[in-house]
Amino acid sequence: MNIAYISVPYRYGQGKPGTEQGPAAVEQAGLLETLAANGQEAVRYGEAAVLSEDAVREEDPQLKRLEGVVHTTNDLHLLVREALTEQRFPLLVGGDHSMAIGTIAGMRQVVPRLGVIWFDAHGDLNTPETSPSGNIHGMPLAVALGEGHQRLTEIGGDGVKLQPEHLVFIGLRDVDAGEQELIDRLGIRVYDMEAIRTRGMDAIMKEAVAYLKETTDAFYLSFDMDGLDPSLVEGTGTRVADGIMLDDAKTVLRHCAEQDEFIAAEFVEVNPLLEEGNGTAILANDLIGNLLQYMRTHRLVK
Ligand code: 5AB
Ligand code: MN
Ligand code: MN
Ligand code: MN
Repeated sequence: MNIAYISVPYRYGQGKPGTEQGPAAVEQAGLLETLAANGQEAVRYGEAAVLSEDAVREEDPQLKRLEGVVHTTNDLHLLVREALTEQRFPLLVGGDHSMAIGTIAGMRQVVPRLGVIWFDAHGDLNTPETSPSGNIHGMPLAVALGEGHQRLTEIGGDGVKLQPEHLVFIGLRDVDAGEQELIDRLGIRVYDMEAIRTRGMDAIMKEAVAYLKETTDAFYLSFDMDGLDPSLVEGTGTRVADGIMLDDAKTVLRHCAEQDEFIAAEFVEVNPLLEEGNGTAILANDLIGNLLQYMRTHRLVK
């Protein structure tokens, strides 16, 4: 398996400076060495283009910094598509979660029946109409399902949209009213903290993966650092109490890694400016190391 590490040094999907430094922080924590230690070339495959700060205006309060988000997600979707077409495994590091608009847009062009595991405290299912903040990092899944501003939904062309039954939430615990309405109406599968506590992550991931494999051709993991418990991630912008602990997070990674249908992963919302030191980036690098190691092990025993 050839990894294509792609960095997305940007922050326009949310308002706090710092996520644009996420990839550099994870690299500083040893990402290229982590790749090398797992049999990969210690190189960056690509970096998504990012507009300069003075080129981006806040403009529409319900779609803040739209131009900046369109620019980067459009570029990213081309990179992701190219990597997949070359049979590589895109490994993305961000950057705020609006980048997933580009990730999914690129993937769906290669894999029409795409599955998504969304590891997050949040639903990221807002539209400009329902968003309490106007921040586009709270909207990527709505966009992927075809809801939201056309400048965003048109990225990646017409083609197939993400299907609601091809999406699974892990760790959800902070959902806005409009998001809940969408989850209920579309029947989206949710594993919340209560489910994780009562059933255990192992059972949940077994079920989640089996569920996706039934109706998709391949799936990817979108890992928002704020899905983790706030005690573990000081350096992320929207922490929510009562989150996922380390062992359970590794269980998520292991179950993904064990599937041949697992074809990409992204780690987002690393913001080194929100903490002293580099703890959250170090954790992201450690988790990526775990993931790559599980993927290797799986490949060897097969
Ligand atoms: B994240 C909130 N739902 O829409 C909104 O970190 C938070 O990518 C969004 O999950 C959090 O502004 C976005 C209140
Ligand atoms: Mn998110
Ligand atoms: Mn989140
Ligand atoms: Mn710092």
